[in-house]
Amino acid sequence: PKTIYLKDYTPAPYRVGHVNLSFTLFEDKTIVKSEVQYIKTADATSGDLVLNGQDQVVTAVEMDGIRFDGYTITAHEMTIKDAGEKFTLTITSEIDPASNTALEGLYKSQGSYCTQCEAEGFRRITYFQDRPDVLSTFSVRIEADKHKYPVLLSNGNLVDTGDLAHGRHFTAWNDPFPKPCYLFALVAGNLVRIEDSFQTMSGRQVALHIYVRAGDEQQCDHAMQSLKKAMKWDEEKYGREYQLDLFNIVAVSDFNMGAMENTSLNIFNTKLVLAHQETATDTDFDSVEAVIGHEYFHNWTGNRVTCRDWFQLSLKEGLTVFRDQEFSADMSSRAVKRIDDVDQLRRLQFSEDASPLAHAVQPDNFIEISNFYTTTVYEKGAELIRMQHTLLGQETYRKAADLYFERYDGHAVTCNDFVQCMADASGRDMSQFFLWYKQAGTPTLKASGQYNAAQQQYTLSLTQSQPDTAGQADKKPLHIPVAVGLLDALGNETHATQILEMTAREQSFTFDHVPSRPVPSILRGFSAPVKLTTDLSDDDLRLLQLKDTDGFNKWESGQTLALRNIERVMADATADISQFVDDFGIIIEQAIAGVGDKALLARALTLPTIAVIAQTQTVIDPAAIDQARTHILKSIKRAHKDALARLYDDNANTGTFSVSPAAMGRRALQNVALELLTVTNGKGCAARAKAHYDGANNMTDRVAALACLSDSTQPERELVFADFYERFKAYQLVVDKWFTLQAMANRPAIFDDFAKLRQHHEFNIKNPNRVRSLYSAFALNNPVQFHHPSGQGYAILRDAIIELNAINPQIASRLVTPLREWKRYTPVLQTQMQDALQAIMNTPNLSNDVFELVSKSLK
Ligand code: HT7
Ligand code: ZN
Repeated sequence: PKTIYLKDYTPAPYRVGHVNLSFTLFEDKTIVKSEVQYIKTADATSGDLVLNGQDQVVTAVEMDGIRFDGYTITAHEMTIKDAGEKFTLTITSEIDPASNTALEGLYKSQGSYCTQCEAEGFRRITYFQDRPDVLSTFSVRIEADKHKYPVLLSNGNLVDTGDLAHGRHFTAWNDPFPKPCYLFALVAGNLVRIEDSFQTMSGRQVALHIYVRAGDEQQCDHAMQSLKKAMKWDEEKYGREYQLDLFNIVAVSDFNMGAMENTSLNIFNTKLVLAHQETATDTDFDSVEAVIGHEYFHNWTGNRVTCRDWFQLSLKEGLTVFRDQEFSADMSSRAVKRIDDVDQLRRLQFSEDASPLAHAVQPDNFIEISNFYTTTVYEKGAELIRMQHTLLGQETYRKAADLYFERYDGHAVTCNDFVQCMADASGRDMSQFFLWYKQAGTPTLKASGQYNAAQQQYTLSLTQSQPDTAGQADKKPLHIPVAVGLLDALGNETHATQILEMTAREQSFTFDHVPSRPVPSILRGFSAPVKLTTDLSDDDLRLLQLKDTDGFNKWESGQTLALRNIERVMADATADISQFVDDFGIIIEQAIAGVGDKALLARALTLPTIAVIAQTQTVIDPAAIDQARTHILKSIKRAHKDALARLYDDNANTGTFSVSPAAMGRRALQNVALELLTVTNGKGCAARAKAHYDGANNMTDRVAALACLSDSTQPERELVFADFYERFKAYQLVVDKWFTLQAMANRPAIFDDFAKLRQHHEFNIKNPNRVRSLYSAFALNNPVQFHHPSGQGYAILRDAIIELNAINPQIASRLVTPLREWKRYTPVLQTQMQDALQAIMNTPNLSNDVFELVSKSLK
């Protein structure tokens, strides 16, 4: 496999004027005819036209309307030597969407045709310069059987439609805005449509359509409301208006990722469109809102301004994730949103950064670009935008964003171009900041404080360090915004949040007018993606946990205390944790008294997950972490059983369902109480969980009950799981949950259960959601059993990766993730994980996707 380097970037030798595409859909094949105007660019270093293309049979080629055979074809390219200054090339080829299990290019999902062209899927549709810096306008004609495929969609405006002989029909589309081919989309199917409209800030009316399979239309309201909120938010927060008269969303069941932002024709995984109280959890509702927002926001950050090359992926993804995070924060609780985002960053991105697959937000090489749709490019990328927002402040950040859109609308640009806009609008030198894009690895920040009573001064000393990562050593210090506030001994805030700008390896910051020894609240709002260690005592943290005005740090202090206690128990099973358990009681009492945001309290009453704790360990032993964590949970239950029961009762279901933040907060709090009350897995626990399930009027409560029962050996477990399946077997997305909840069971029977689930008639290895619901749920969310010392867990994953390699390489390579950090585990686990990776490596015909991740993991 060939490695591609950022340093080798050269502009495309030919630009494209206009693209005419025609699709004729038949059951056994699709005929694609592309008519493309090529114009040699002034700075072209070669006159050769090299087009990307694969998995298609070329049946005719014409140049300027005349049959042409002066081309050569290899497995992945068509080359025309010295093609000329300006000409139109027409290529007719045949593809077979029905046999496309990779779900890239044009494929079939449950009877409908759909496309996925990002990153390099367009080359599976026709021969083209498949690169994001080639922008052109597109006209598309689609022809198909009318009865089977009444809906025929593409990008832009519908310009023609009509009936044809033999029960066939066609539609024709025109997209007037130049776009790269990765934003091309086509859908053909028997779908129903939900309609609404949006009036833009300049008074234009935009028709909004969501297409789903018949029967799913009752589950689209939340997605539609989310879309309208997103359109309004982008106008208010970024001044960005939608440019076309139509915005379509189509939901499909087979999709490699969450959704795709194709211009005016977003294609979504059903999981991120359909939401109804009976079938979707509160987390699902929030994800739908966030991803509908995310894809809509791409209209400006990604589509109108796009990437020059795929090394710049974070230009659109980091920025768009930051935008969707802020959108969600504005729609509900900002602190809770930040907590959940940071929790995910620590669980997934910190783990990537600590593995052999660590890479920069702007990577400098790849074999397979699909492997770089990572949490580093997305979530760490979003943190980089957030830090720039923090450094510039909202007003200047907005000016910089305006400048970015003004300068680059209709262009394909780089991350450097974005940061330069931040620099130009603010007058700041952002060159050191740009190192965040180039250096991989999670920096460590050490903080220690000194109080000088005589001077009434407090000095905070900060030290940063950067870990070595694959191919990168001796890194330079970064420009880190550290948000700090000071509290006095009573918990009063004496110094409001200030942004300390760290640029050197070691730096001290002095606060004046500090009358008594303060407690610093450091890295408020998680102002930089670093691992922070402080010299704060347990008492300091307890004060912050109760009194900090920063919601994030209030939660964070409790989590740090929890981590310290978990580590104490890991070192000595009889360690004294009474203080921590007593303090937990205070938070429960606060929750009972109704002090504060319930969603925030629910997070405060949740211990860090095994995955988050693992990121703080030098050697990871999931079973030992689990033992210590469970010991603390059981101690909490023992000490506060009555209070927890009261909390549970006080937050009981009121009967009326709502997805308001308050209603979600109430459910979260009641379900946290349930989780703590059932942690001992005895008879009473099972009865309580079953009662919760039986009384539920929504999926959030049902799933919470099932999660509490999943590790249990009580008879209620089988009863409830069987009822759940029977009740919801018609809903694919709920059956996914049924698989997931069982795959996450931390109990000895898991390996027998897993074998049965794998053989279940509802399991389908070709459906990515089902694969994730079983394999990813097991490998990522069942750390104790996945890392079973017998190696059975690794063998399960190894076999799935090998099987999927031949079916869907993108999904296969995503499954490598849980093995990538193998060097950080205990010696026994390490050897077994390495063996699993080696066995995959020895498999013949490895896809580039799997080869890249496995070979790099083994290094
Ligand atoms: N921009 C989209 C990326 C995407 C994707 C990438 C590789 C393979 C399949 C894919 N489906 C969607 C999604 C997004 O970030 O908005
Ligand atoms: Zn995106």
